[in-house]
Amino acid sequence: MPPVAPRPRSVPSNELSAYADLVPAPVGAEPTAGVHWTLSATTAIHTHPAPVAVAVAEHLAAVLRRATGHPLPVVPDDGPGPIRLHFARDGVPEHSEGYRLDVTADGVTVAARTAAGLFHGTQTLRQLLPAEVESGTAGPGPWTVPGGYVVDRPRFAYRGAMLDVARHFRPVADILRFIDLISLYKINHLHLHLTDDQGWRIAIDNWPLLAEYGGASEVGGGPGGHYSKADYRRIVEYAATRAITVVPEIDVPGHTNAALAAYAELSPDRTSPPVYTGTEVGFSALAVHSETTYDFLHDVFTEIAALTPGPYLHVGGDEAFKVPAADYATFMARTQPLVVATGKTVMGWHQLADTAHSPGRVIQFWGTSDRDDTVADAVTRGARVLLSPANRAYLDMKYATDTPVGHDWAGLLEVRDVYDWDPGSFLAGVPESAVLGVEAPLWTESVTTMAEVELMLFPRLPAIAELGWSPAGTRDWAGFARRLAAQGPRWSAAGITFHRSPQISWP
Ligand code: TNX
Repeated sequence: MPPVAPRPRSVPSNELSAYADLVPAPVGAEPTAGVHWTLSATTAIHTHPAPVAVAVAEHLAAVLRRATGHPLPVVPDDGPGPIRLHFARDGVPEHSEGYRLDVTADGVTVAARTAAGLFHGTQTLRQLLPAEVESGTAGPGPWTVPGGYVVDRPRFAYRGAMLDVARHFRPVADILRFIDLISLYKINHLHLHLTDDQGWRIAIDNWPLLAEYGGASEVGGGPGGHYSKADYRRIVEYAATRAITVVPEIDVPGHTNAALAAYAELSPDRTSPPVYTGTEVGFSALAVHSETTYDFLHDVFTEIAALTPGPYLHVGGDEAFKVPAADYATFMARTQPLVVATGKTVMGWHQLADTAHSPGRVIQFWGTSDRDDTVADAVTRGARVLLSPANRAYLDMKYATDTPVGHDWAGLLEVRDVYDWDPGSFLAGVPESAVLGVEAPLWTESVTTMAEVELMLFPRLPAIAELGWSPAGTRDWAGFARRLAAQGPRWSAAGITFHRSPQISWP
């Protein structure tokens, strides 16, 4: 094959519309006509010397080195440089995740109050560079950034993605890639659904068979797997360098067959059920009247909390069909204080709503209606709401009948369905002030490979990310569809599998 000549490009493809193409849409952005700056073989990244800032700089450098082949040294001197990351308050939106980015003829400056703000600013910078910056191999450039500025901050504190590693286990390397993918769009929470009927995926020292036996299978009978504590710490630390907090979920009292298979004493009839590899829900339950169950939960929550720098511990609570309502209420009245005693805040699926309040708790709504009076009532008792309506945010729903994996019980979800709603006014009786944010869950009964994970995420995850980040006034389907189209070449360059939605005019 003859060598492929580099495409001649006098005006870089990103020059004209880059500031208008950002996803999620920023609070404010303007190009400066006639100004641009080009990254070169001599460009260095100057950063505030705090380790958290250096980590952001090193991440940016790694992305840029891959695509440009340039050395991009990270220089911790916080002085002016062609690329500068620094902490500042003047001109930076008053929010811990806010940032200001300026591109002049001399270079790029990202200013923020925290490392998270710097990180988000660098993700914006990636989108101002040509799409080829996402490539894993060095290309010729030119690596030109159009002049202009962005000022930005999120609308909601919590923008999440959930991955179910219980139905199909994913090794650590896949979780790290997942973190990289979601952080592109300023998602700041990774909820890991660590336990379910088909698998227990996290090592617990006091109850070793949970992971060793309860984790050794998965849907379909594959080998499953689990995270050692060292694995899990690695995930948490890696996520932190991408401004992401990990939210662990231990789903109780239902969805517990894997735990019951490992320890008969947790089972209502003191008999271990066989390992389960099917996809039914709602058939398993912990022994809610046994003290052993609460000793178990105390141990598990204590060990999980010790692995969790973030504030939340998710207790599941969904689909406990085998537990009578009164017993469920009693169970949650005992379980939530066990979480609080570890110093963590309770999070749970919205079945938790009509149980006893616990301070600051977060109810994750996954219904398909815009009215749920028990959730609205929980809000009057002090709960906050995380919105994951299944007919809007469930990434395991198929796009169309021919989507190769996924469910359709909450409907077929094309990207417009996922984008076109307002989290601030979605649930009757739940004002925007009670909405902590949005989360897109990916259940994996039928999702078995990373390519399938990516297919279900893209392009819908960026839609949820934008609902969580961008000012309400920017929400406009036509505009979003146009901006999303511009992301396609970036995903292609990065080797990300995505659904070529017929609703989008991909370039
Ligand atoms: C319902 S959503 C579940 C999960 C399933 C999912 C499939 C929720 C809290 N529970 O156990 O995986 O539907 O879409």
